[in-house]
Amino acid sequence: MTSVILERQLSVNGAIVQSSALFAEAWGVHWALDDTISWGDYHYWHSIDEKYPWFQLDFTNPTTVTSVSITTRGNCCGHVFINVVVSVGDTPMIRGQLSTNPVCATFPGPSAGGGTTEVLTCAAPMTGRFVVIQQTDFGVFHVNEVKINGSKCYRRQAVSFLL
Ligand SMILES: [Ca+2]
Repeated sequence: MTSVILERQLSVNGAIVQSSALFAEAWGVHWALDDTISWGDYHYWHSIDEKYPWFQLDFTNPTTVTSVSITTRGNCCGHVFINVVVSVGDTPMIRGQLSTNPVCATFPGPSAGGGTTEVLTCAAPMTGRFVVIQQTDFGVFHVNEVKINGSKCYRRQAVSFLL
């Protein structure tokens, strides 16, 4: 017998707030949640050069999160995808500050970039209203696409193999 966590992608039903966008029309955070991977020089989230860039997803109600899949910018810059922290909790973000919510997972990086999807998995499922994706440096932060995964259910099942 083994424990299996079945995941499902969660829909964000509240506000999406960004610390900044270099140019909102081309690089606003809504492009990180449009279900499309960009391979060009636009239509991904691109913060300004700032302290601790982040964006926050508001689920409006306590929501259980198991992992976050973050796809990097398609056409460059895996080297700036560093020191990424995903946190889950009930305290909303303040610009220029680090999240005070409990940490789900960290990714020291750098990423290979080029549209790589990095999956940050919580050590255990976490429940909170806000999910924050933040870089704990001064710099720019690019996110092509993000998917928040939650637990659908837990079950124990026998694993068998057909030979
Ligand atoms: Ca996108």
